[in-house]
Parts: sequence; structure tokens; C-alpha cells
Amino acid sequence: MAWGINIVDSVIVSIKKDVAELEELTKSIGYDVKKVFIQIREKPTPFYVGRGKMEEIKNFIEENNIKLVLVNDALRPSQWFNMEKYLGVTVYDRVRIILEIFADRAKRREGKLQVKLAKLTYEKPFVRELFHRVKKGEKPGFLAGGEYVVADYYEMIKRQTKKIREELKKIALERDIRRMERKESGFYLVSIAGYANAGKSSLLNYLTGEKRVVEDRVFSTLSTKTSRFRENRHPPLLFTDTVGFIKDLPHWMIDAFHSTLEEIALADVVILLIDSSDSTKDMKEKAMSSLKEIYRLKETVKIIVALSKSDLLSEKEIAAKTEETRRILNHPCIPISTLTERNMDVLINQVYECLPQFSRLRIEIPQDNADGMLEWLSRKTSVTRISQNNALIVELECSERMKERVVGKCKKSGFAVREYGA
Ligand SMILES: Nc1nc2c(ncn2[C@@H]2O[C@H](COP(=O)(O)OP(=O)(O)OP(=O)(O)O)[C@@H](O)[C@H]2O)c(=O)[nH]1
Ligand SMILES: [Mg+2]
Repeated sequence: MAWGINIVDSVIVSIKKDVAELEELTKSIGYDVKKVFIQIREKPTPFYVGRGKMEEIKNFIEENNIKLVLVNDALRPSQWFNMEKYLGVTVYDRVRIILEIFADRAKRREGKLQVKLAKLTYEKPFVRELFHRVKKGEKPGFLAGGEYVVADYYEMIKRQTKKIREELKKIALERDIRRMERKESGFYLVSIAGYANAGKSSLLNYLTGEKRVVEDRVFSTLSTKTSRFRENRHPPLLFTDTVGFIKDLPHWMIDAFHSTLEEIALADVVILLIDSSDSTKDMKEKAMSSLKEIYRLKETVKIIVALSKSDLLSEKEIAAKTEETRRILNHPCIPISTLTERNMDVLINQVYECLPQFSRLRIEIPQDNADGMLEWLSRKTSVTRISQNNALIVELECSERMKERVVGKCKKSGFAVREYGA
């Protein structure tokens, strides 16, 4: 399939009235939409829209020398072939446009592999359709060649898919190990989730001092990034930036990016960002679909809802939108801004309140034995205080799981260890 075509002038075809999101997507990849054709229909035709409309589109694209048609829907392979054949130009459906954006943004190995997997998965039914058509003696434009070429191509897709899945599994495993190590060391994981362009990377940058790309366009971020909270508080926190949600993505596509979303499922706390500069209607829709997606990934996760970019609104608007979001999601909600630093401390305090219980231990270590043990404890737990009388008194905080290891190690070495309250 011809991916990454560098065509700028295009038209949009839709059977729904609302094309705002598609326009945002096309803007984000740099297509220049010359005209929007809308024909409201309950169901698409085999050509997606009716014959009359198709003729109108054909005339317009011929007169204006347009070579790319963008459809505001996921097309069935047969519809796609019919449209391309009739119009004689390249047709991209919504899923393909999103894939083009992903391909354009993917910079790291994992992102690139995920995009490749998603593209292959996307192509499969189209190649199957092509296979049928070639068998019947038809010769649709792309991938010119005979039955055998198509059959080979189909086999190649299957082989490559398998190989990429294996490679992705390896990368995911490496990440699993790193994550386990971090948890063992007493770190808590906080994921920043939300709709595309909600301000997730900006929040990560603010909280951790990272310098991730921040842009006013969707899908700036295609891979996750984990960094340590810049304040030296206990227990230490790690924040992860994630890929933005977008509505109506097919499930196979979400699965292709599964490992990046996994960070949400495995986090101790998720901060859900909702862009307060959107219209109330968009905010509601995006908030609902994001929340649904998070719960789909993990039912029991602790969520903090924050309204981002509050500096762009008046106090009255913020109060109204905060209340509306609270009502819709049935969940408390904090207005924040990374620009004015509004409520950043409230947000962090809430994160700490949501953390699973951690234990506090006091250990007495005879001076002669202190060095190795102290080094180990500082690596694996959060040491909060060290004092001295006859022995070294170490106070620390750690997760429940870590507590067992610390207690075991102390007992083996004959050090006195006991739990103490807050
Ligand atoms: N005024 C204002 N703008 C913000 C704030 N936070 C983020 N933005 C802007 O919102 C846009 C998107 O920010 P990002 O941080 O890239 O958003 P994201 O959620 O990571 O976006 P994707 O990775 O594309 O999903 C950028 O233009 C930011 O400058 C804020 O607190 N106030
Ligand atoms: Mg981002």
C-alpha cells in the first residue's frame, strides 16, 4: 500500500455532520483541506456516499487537481476500492490518516515497530479484498500484479506481523523488569493520561524537569517516558507520560499500542487530564471516553481528575467547567495549570493520599555492620532518618512487599527491627 504520500491538497467526505476532529487530525499532519463534502446518511453506500455526491466530488477534484480524498469514517475494503476506482485518486479513511500521523511522529524503536504492526494489521483485509478481485479478473489500481504477487504479499504480512510481535514482546519484557526494580526500590508509579493534546507532556515536564516535545497538535507523544519527581519527597514518585486517547479507534489499533498504555494499567495512581480550553460538549465527550478507556485497562485503578490549561479561562468559566466535569464523571476534579502553577501542590498531595499504604520501619544496626546494610537500605527503600546512640538507628519507608525483604534481611543479620506509626 502506498503510505506516506506527500499530498497536501485534499477534500473531506463525510456522512456525519461533525468533521471537527478529522479536520484537527488533517491539520496536524499538514493536509490542506480545500472542500468538505457532507451527505448525511444513516448508513454508507457501497461507494460510501450516493452516486450523485460521488460525481460532484469527482468533478471538483478533477477541476482543482486534487489527488487525495479523506473519509471521515473507517471504510470497508470494498468501499475503499470502489471509491478509489471511481475517483481515480488516493483515498484515505480515518484510521489510515491516524496511522499516517503515527508514522510521522514515531521516532523511537518501539514506536516505529508499533506503527509497522498497526499498518500491517490495517492492510490485511484490504489485501484480502484485492486477492478476491484479482481472482475474479479485476485489476484494481494499486499493487499491480497477478494473483501470485498478492498471495505472496499476504504471506509476507503474516510473517512480518509475527516477527514484530515477538520483538515488541521483548521490549515489553525489558520494561517489565525495569518497572519491577523500581517498585522494589520503593518508587510509586504515577501515569499521566488523557485525550490527545490535553497537556500531558507539559505536566510531565513541569513535575520532573524533563524536556519532552510539547506542541499544539495531537499525538506529539507516541512513546512513554518515565521520570522521577523533581521534589525530594518520600516515598519517591515516578511519573509516566502516555500516548493520548482518541475516540473511535479500532481495538486492534489500541492493541498495537498496548505496551504504551500498559503503563496506565500498572500505575499506582493515574492522573486523568481534561483540556479545559475545549468546549463544554467536547470536554464531556473526551472525559467520558478517556475514563472508560482507563477503566477498560484496569478496573481498580485510583484516578485523580484534573482540568488542564485553567489559565486560559475566567474564574467563572473554570468554576462552571469544574462542576460540570465533577457531575458528569461523578468524581472530584481539580483545575490546574502548568503555566501559572495553579494547584500543583494540591495535585501532588492528592497523589500522595492515593498511594497504597506503605510501611515505616525502625532498625537498629550495630556500628561495625552498618556500611553494607545502610547502602542496601538506601538503594531499596526511602530512608527518612538516621540517628545514633550505641547503634545506628535507621528509619525508613517502604512498600509492603519490600517490608518483608527488609525484615527477613534484618532477622538474618540479628538486627532489631520494628514497625512504627506515622
Ligand atoms: N495555556 C496553557 N497551555 C498549555 C498548558 N499545558 C499545556 N499547554 C499547551 O497545550 C498544548 C499541548 O500540550 P502537550 O503537553 O504537548 O499535550 P499532550 O497531552 O502531551 O499532547 P499529545 O502528546 O499530542 O497527546 C501545547 O501547545 C502546550 O503549550 C497550560 O497549563 N496552559
Ligand atoms: Mg505529549
